Amino acid sequence: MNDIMVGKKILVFGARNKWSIAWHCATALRREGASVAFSVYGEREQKDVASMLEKAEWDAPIVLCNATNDEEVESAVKEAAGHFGDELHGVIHAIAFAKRDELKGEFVPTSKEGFTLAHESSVYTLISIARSARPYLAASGGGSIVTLTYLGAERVIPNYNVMGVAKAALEASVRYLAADLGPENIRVNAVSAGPIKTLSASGISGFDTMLKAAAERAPLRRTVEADDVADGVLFLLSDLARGVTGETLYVDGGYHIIG
Ligand code: IMJ
Repeated sequence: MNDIMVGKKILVFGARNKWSIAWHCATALRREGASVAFSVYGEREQKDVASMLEKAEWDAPIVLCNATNDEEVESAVKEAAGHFGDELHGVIHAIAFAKRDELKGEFVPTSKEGFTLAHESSVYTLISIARSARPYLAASGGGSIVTLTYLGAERVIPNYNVMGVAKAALEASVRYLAADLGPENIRVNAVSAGPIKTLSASGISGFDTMLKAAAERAPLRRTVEADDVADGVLFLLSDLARGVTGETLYVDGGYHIIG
């Protein structure tokens, strides 16, 4: 541990289980000396994250929040910041959702409802969280917001469909938020992770074949783990990235550069 996050107070959205990228980010933050608070979707997630914390002998606050509801976001951020003396240095947004049946086959059948759901849960939540966190980040002299994205935002990846369109909107939102919040020394960036086996990838048809193909093509000749992604997120949250905003950082073993 290099203590690069000592004294930093970070709120993490999107932890569900021990495979969650959000959980790996939180663990990396703890390793580097940060204080972490968790915002989780529902009571099931609250129970699961609470038992993960207990197992890790880690005492960290958990707040409940369905991030598609502005009022819930507002009060969750307020409650979490309250644990940290009304200061926040960073926020991780690791939230995405689309209808399972729209993450297979053609994109053409995407429904208006499914399109709206994917954008509301995977894109709008970042905007809402940034708005609510803004005063607490500004109060500590600035801060860093990091979200998770995927190559499907810019290339057609089989089955990714409406999530790809939502991730494109997410990456554009990162740039617009970065432009607005930059004058307050609040940075906004995304990490584009290579494919990883998490709950969000379970049941996706052909995923194992895809992982194998990605490992063969990537310059590093391997797929990435959640820990690799977590360290990229940590960099963007840290002062080492003080000059970086509006950016997408690829943690994918170099896969995206290959033609
Ligand atoms: C997800 C679907 C299709 C292809 C996919 C993925 N590939 C990868 C993912 C190639 C890497 C995982 N990923 C990057 C995601 O953003 C996943 C989002 C997601 C997953 C589910 C599954 C369960 C469900 N809804 C979901 N919504 C979003 O019901």
